[in-house]
Amino acid sequence: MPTEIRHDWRREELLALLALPLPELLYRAAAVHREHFDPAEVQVSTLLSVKTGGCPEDCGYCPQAQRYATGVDAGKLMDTAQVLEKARQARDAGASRFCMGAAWRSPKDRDIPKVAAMIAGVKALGLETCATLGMLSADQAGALRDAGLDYYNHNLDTAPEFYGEVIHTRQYQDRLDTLDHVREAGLKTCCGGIVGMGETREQRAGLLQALANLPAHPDSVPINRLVQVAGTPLAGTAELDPFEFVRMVAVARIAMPRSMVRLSAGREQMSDELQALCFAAGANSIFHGEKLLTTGNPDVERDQALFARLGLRPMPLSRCEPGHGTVAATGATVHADITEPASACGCAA
Ligand code: SAM
Ligand code: DTB
Ligand code: SF4
Repeated sequence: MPTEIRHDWRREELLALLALPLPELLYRAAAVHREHFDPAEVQVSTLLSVKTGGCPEDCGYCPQAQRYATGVDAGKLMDTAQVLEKARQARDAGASRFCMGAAWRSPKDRDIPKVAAMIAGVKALGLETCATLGMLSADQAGALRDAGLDYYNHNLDTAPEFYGEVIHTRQYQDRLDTLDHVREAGLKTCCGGIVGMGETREQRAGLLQALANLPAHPDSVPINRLVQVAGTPLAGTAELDPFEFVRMVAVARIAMPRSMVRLSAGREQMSDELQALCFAAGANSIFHGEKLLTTGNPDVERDQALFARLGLRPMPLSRCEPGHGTVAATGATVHADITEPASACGCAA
């Protein structure tokens, strides 16, 4: 029987999953992964910071906050031509999605046409488009959709009760409101969080609960491991046990079976073995390319070698929606919304 898609997860259930013996947790997550995806396929996204640093917010983890001395200089919004050149390089290196990030609290209305031009250009290169620009109004979300935006990334970051220890300049509800605007505009949502910020396991369950009980599961769920940057308040936080990170990935997979679960920030500091465990636990998406926004990511050769050693392949763009396509292992054809007729989604499967 296929796993039920639920939006009523209780904290204790998620905590109980996080506490399972690791082999049992991996087994359960791997089973759910196979119901909806080919476990050998990993979706590949590339990130570009189109507007770096100088951010007025106070996110305690972030090297781009103006108020922390991190050595990140504030820059202007990049030229569209430069962005498109980077997008072309990412596509030629195998990326299927290009994500543009800006260190803004929220975009000004005058920024929207500039970002819209970038989105239209990236889309014309045959890439899926994603942007992460801070809080959005409903009108801004609609304008980005009209420009050809596929995904909007906006993270909940952590459990509601831990949030106030990390960020003071915007509220949890502001994030939920932006996610509503994004969803209501018909954009796909990319929403996850960060672990290793000193939160408890119960608070990690709280983040998973907040994500899985959103009105629709995020299409992509980035799980970031805190990249500690000198000068930020969270630099010096005790390192999270790597197995806790694996547990987080596994429970994200179980709670949000059809979502792409992305191994996001922190991969550069992970061993190949730890990444392999995360793929076994149901992670099926990564950021590829030598830089995230301002911090490092594994170099291209290391990722190519890792994929080859693990027998993984980049997920082709023809999987038109998360969870769509043929599951090679079982031969089953699945669609993200099983109430939707196969023909309605335009999926080749
Ligand atoms: N300014 C926009 C915003 O905050 O929504 C978009 C860019 S912001 C850098 C996107 C996300 O990156 C944050 O929500 C956070 O989850 C993640 N992030 C930022 N700095 C990080 C760090 N040092 N380690 C891990 N994740 C980080
Ligand atoms: C997400 O969840 N992680 C990415 C993306 N969304 C925009 C960003 C990670 C940033 C890591 C710190 C940096 O490179 O500045
Ligand atoms: Fe600004 Fe985004 Fe960094 Fe927060 S995470 S300081 S909003 S760039």
